[in-house]
Amino acid sequence: MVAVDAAGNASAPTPTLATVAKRSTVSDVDGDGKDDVVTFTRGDQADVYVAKSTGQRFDGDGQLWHPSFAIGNEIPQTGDFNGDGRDDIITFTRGTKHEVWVALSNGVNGFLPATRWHTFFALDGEVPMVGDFNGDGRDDIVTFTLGSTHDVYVSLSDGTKFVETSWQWHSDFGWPGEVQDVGDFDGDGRDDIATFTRGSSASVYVALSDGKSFLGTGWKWHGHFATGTETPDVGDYNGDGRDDIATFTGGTAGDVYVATSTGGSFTGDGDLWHGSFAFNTEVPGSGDFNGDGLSDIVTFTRGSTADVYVATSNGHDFVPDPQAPLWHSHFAEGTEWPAPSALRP
Ligand SMILES: [Ca+2]
Ligand SMILES: [Ca+2]
Ligand SMILES: [Ca+2]
Ligand SMILES: [Ca+2]
Repeated sequence: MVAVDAAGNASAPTPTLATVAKRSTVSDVDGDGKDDVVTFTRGDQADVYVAKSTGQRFDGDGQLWHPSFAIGNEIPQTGDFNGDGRDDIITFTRGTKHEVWVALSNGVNGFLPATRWHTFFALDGEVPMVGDFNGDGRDDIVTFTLGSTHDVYVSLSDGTKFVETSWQWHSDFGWPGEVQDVGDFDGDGRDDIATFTRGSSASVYVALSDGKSFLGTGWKWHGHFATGTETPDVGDYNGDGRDDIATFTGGTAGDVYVATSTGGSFTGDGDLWHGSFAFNTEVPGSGDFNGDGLSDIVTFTRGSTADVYVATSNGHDFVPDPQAPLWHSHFAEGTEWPAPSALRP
């Protein structure tokens, strides 16, 4: 939509419209604009539970949305694969089976029966992820082979299945030991890929999607981010339509740093957005839990406490509600696999 004045001159689209065009949600199962939390028990039980966001907490205890999904050590995630605005669930079997299954959200209280969307994607040891790489509003899948090949394959969603097999989008991206992630870093509506070297080099490389491949090799967007064994993550933390990067130091410090995207690099070194979040073995993640267009952060303590804390973004800091930072007191027990989270295979 573009406003036109009486003389017929078109104005530039407003920033508000640009923000709407790129959804910042990643796990919004009921499509109300606020990211919800999903947890996969995996193992033999393979239950999937959901707690929906009210904007101030995650609501409901023991809300079973699927009784048999992501069995054993399969890799589950969330995404909107049919493009109806409600996030669905996906699981990658990997191994010698290398199948991909999807269960669509009914938007209210459950996921529909799972159907097989691909029969040959993400072999054993590969790292599969979700993103809308051609920008048509339906989430697609990507897999990083790592190993000695460093290949990246994509298969696009047609709303009922993932279509292509063995479509290589990059031949030299993602090395063993690095951490990969997906986001729209230049804000063109197509998701791109990033890899974090961590360790002492602590560099971040990006390759941008043109809708049929990822462009750029060795394009360093940051030279000092996510050192050692920190946990990096992606979200639009300042809400400008371009995805940014965060890193959680964990340990006893629990610091959270952010570098924001300029569209061609990540800017900011040592910008502390939170000073005590996601300690030790907690599992952090990013999503827009209050639906204001800015990505917030979440942490799952798991284990026997199974607490869930959220701190919302104000565009330059993550700020917990001083009265109620705890958004759920019984969600994702033990070693369950919560989403959205930075847990990786
Ligand atoms: Ca929601
Ligand atoms: Ca797509
Ligand atoms: Ca992009
Ligand atoms: Ca938010």
